[in-house]
Amino acid sequence: MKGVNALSEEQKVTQKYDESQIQVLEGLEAVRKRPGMYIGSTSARGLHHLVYEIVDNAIDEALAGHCDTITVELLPDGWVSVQDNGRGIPYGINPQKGISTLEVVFTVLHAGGKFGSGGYKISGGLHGVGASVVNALAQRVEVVNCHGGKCHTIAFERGYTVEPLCEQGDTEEHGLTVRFKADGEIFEETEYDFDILLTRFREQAFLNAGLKFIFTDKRTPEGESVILQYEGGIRSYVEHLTRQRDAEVLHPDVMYFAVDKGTSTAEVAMQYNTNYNEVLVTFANDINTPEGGTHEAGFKAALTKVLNDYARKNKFLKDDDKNLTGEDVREGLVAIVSVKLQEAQFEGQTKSKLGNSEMRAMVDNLVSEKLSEYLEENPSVARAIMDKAVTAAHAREAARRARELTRRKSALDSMRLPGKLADCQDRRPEVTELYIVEGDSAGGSAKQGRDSRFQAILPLWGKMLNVEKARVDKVFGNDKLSPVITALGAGIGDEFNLEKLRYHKIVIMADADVDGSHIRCLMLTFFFRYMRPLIDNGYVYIAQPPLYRVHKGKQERYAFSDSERDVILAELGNGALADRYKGLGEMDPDQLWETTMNPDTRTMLRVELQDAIAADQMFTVLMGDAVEPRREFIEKNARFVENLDI
Ligand code: 1YM
Repeated sequence: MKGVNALSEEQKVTQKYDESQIQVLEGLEAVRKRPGMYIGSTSARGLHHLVYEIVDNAIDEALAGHCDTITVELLPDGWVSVQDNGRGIPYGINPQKGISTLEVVFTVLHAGGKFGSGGYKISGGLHGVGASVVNALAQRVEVVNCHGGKCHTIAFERGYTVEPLCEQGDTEEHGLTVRFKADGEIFEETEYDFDILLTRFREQAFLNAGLKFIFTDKRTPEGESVILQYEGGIRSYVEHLTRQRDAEVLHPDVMYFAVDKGTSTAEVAMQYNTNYNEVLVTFANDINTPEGGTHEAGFKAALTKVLNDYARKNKFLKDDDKNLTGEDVREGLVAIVSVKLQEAQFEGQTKSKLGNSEMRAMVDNLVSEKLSEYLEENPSVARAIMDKAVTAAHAREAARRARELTRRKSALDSMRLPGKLADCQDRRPEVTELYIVEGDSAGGSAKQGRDSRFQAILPLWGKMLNVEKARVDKVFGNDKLSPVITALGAGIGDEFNLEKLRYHKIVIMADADVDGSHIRCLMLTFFFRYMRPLIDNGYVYIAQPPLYRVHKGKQERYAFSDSERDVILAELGNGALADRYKGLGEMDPDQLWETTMNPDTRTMLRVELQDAIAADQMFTVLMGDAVEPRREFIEKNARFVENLDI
């Protein structure tokens, strides 16, 4: 294996580096020194990014109209292969660099836009610096390029060309194949997750109607193979999201509006269902924009205005009724907004908010015009949507009254904390922890076992509300949830205020069995839907109580998995016994402290939100009504439960 440092003097001589190539290599060295700057991180996330970078180049080629099929294969030993049937890359000598253009693409770090022209030059991540970044961070890259009637190969290791461009002969084929293996010296994790990649390719297939992805897991003989191709584009995306929620639709056909202004396009697909939550997913140049931006603002403004105008004109709202709010008109809505434009500007904390102001008017005009037309032409659909929005408005009013009542009641109670809460002495949220504990007996052990200086305990008991199936007015004032809301002290929903939060570690502690996992899911669903900043800021944790106590004579050890139990049993030798804990309540206070609550010895899982769309779907699947997708999800993910990561 030849690493950058291991590159021999002899090779350096035979490669005849001139000044421009030295600059080139310095560029790629910079990528290896600070990979995070180029791909975000060197965790599993960064690893998957490498694949997106190469696939995005193939998607660009499809957007330019030259490619219709992208084939991705996960191969044994950490290799990935990405192939497109586009033009392939020109291989003639690049006059500036004195080497083949193909080699330039993989070895020169391009700041900003991709060179060449045409199309939108836009898709994902790094705006075209992709190939060279992947090359810098790969142990080896092998390229087969079929362009203009000839096939060539070239290979690189950690950014260096190790097998020069070599003509393989004539061909009628065209397109590029890139095979690479991520560098284990750079990445903490080098195993790809099929489902993460599948979700990404499916999203890209929806966003680029007709484009075909063939995705195969060739790492094991029984690996999956999936073909993704949607002639309906974002219409199919909406149908997919609706189907996943097993939601009952208010109108059979997805509404679809589109405008093409030459240098920019906007598309909207939307459909209402009987659920209460809203799913609005927006994209600019095929990049997801979870922070929203001008295109999203234009969509929301137009939707609210058109539906209010229609409601007034057709007497769904009376003269003295208040206007429907944005939340009212988006209840039960699944919608995708996708715009494509030149020189997209991304702003916001995570650079995922579209800033180009012209897109606001473009989407607003599109939806204002086409949606009003649609409602005029489809009065029965219009009526169903109106009924839904007006009911939502009433529920919102009811929720407001319930909230005020709770507020007044708690003011009367002089903001008394819940009776079951055993609070801690310290008042500084940065150092304090709230354990939400399932069951009174476990709560008792936790109260006795804790360090009361900084650990507070809130026992919960009885059946918890599933907020996924309830409208807001039922959530406020719910007797199981309100102790949690009051104990945390930061409010809920739109009024949630992180600054008032009383603890910065919120630990869900439940049994390691099915019931416990149900409670964990219910709590997480509640936090996700009503206290999302808790999760976004990484304040939510899941306690990890041991599964077994292994003992022999006076020796006592704890095991957190079956395999650990077996190791300990073997270590303690003959006569050692393991007995499985049935629940937290079985542990005495000292054991609970030592295994699960002592910051020096415990392990906890921090709940991270990697991908809001996926998390949203996961909660719907796990906590919603549909049984079949839930069974599938659990079967698929059961092997991951030891490491919950939303
Ligand atoms: C498996 C990944 O990268 N395909 C790909 C890349 C390029 C072209 C075609 C391409 C682009 C242009 C002209 C152009 C790239 N070319 C360049 C460069 N698939 C994959 N397919 N001819 C071919 O943009 O004008 C960079 S990427 F630099 F040659 F233009």
